[in-house]
Amino acid sequence: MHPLGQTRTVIQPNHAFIAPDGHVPAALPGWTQTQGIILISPRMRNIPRFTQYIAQMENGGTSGMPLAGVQRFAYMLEGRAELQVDGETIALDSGKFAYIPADVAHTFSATATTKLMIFEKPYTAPIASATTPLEVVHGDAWAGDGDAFLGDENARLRVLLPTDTTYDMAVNLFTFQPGTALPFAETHIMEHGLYLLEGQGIYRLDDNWYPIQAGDVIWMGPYCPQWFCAIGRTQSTYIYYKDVNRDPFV
Ligand code: UGY
Ligand code: MN
Repeated sequence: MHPLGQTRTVIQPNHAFIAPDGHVPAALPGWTQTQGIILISPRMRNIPRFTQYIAQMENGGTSGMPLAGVQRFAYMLEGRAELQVDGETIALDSGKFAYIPADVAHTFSATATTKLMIFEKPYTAPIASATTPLEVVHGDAWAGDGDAFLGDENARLRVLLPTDTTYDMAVNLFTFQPGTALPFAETHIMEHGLYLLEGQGIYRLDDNWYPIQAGDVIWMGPYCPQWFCAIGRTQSTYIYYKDVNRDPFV
């Protein structure tokens, strides 16, 4: 707890650092027995082109559909749920994820007290006609060892969605051993929405430096200079969203 009237949360023109101390849950339209915390949305100075939110579901709670044309990625932070989609039932528990293309009917039904981290983005079709149809993707986000990031064995990336240009968003799991850093301060057109799942470190955003711990969320707008170093005694892992594969004029 902080002294009265203080928070670790900082909202800047092109980035935000969002700590759990300020979360305010509210009903999510279309969902039952669920409270949502909308962490990142276009309501932040009209810049983000995606949403990131936590859905806190009671046992028996059910999801509503995203708006028309909006795709959804869900990562199970804790709990248990069944996803009904395409006539299939997919069992999800902690560490599992599911991606559902826009306009594909589906329902998450919680079978325990459950927390989902969700990213949603209006789908943008590629300029050339799509070569492969978008498909439901699901699995264990932690499967395998990931790939060494730019040759660093201590920074490992698990890419959760297909990388072909039909898809216009990426979601990755990024694990850093203590003392490991991004090799340079990145500045790029792509946005990020990030949730630190475990560990701690320092995040540089624009000219600000934030101590970050598990449960914290970051929004990085386009061209926000960014850098991270993991500190402490245990590994740090974040899950993050990125918009990819589209012309900047679209
Ligand atoms: O994919 C990325 O741009 C990633 N390296 N950025 C980040 O971790 N802040
Ligand atoms: Mn980046």
